[in-house]
Amino acid sequence: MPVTVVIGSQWGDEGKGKIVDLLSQDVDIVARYQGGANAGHTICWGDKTFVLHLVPSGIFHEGVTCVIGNGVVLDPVALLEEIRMIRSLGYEVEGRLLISHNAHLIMPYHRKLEEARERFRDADAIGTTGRGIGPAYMDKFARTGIRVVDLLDRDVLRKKLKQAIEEKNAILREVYKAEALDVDAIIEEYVEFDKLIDPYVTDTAEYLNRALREGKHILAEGAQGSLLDVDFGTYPYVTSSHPTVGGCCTGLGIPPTAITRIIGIVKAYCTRVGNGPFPTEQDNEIGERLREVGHEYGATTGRPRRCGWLDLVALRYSSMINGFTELAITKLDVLTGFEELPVCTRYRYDGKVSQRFPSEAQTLEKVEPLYEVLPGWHEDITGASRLEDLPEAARRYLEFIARFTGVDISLISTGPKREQTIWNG
Ligand code: 2SA
Ligand code: MG
Repeated sequence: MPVTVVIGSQWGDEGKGKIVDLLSQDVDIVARYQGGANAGHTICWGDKTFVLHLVPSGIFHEGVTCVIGNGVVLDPVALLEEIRMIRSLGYEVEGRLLISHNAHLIMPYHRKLEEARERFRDADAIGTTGRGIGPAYMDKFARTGIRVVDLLDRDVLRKKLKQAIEEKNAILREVYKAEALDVDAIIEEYVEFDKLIDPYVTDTAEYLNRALREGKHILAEGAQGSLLDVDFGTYPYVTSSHPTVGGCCTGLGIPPTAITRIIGIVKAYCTRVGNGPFPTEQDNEIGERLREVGHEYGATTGRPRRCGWLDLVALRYSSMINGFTELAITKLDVLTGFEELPVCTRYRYDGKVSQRFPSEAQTLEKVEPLYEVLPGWHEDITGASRLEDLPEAARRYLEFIARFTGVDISLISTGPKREQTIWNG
């Protein structure tokens, strides 16, 4: 009855989509537990590339049931578009996709409010994806949210929507001097979603716990990354959910005792999209090279990602919060050709050297990263299928990560394709 959790250990875009797709071969259920259509999980087979934002990355495996848990904030427009895309590729979705009746909905006013708030913050903007994530979670915790279950009852939906939009319009107009939304147009659009969403909606916590009792294998797919966690990330430059392991329990309704494997996905270097501190950032030719070779552009917004060296202080922190039982290292091939590979092992702050990760932005902005410099390699590693195929320097790089974090590396990815994977043990 095991649950495996796949978690981004950095600031997202570690390659979770590829790893979830690979692991989906051996599981019954793949479930998303937090975030929403801000995620961009890229899957590649042959010469085809797909980006999923809401539907779990197991959808291309016929025998897998995909679950969108209660912890996700669901944009029905984005969901229906994604379902159409998956269908057009020849995959059936009905009967294979289940959506929690308790998941909160993202409404047009959430996107509007986010845009207005980001503008208001000006130079301190978070650099969000513009998908309405923050305002939707705000409504959830303010207990003014609208949930999937409300979509299924037109009278309830009309009443709740009217109240919500009138309140949001007052805020948009009075506080942000922004344009108000048309109450009736939104109500008319959203009442139509009931029939379209109905076939997918169920009590997913009940479903998942029954599956556990039946001995089924569940893969929980985290979105974003641990350093974007609203509690443990680089606040306030974070997303509004819990990508860390705790989010898996609250976002799916499964007990922590059911979790047996916690896989931390680690990109062999670091990237961050949006604003906020990034100690090892290389805002120079090195960063540009990593961006071009690693195709580091937002999978949802297309924004160029900021790039830098691997930060092991941050990774060890992330490992502490999540209790990773193993690591999967991705995009190792992107580092090929660098003469030397600095990895950050300590921070200097206020004259003191420390290995503590101060997650609050105002402190982290001031730390100076201290590096250990490892030798690089020049051999093409994109065809390596065994650890022995890797050059000695690449193996040393991996060993250094494992030793520093105290966590074994079970998988190494050397390219976007399924077959470009080394299974270690
Ligand atoms: P939001 O929209 O409220 O969640 O933004 C808050 C911060 O969280 C970051 N964030 C992300 N970081 C990396 N990848 C994400 N998904 C897309 C991708 C992003 C894209 O896979 O490339 O396309 O731009 C993601 N989603 C949220 C965001 O940048 C803010 O720093
Ligand atoms: Mg991504």
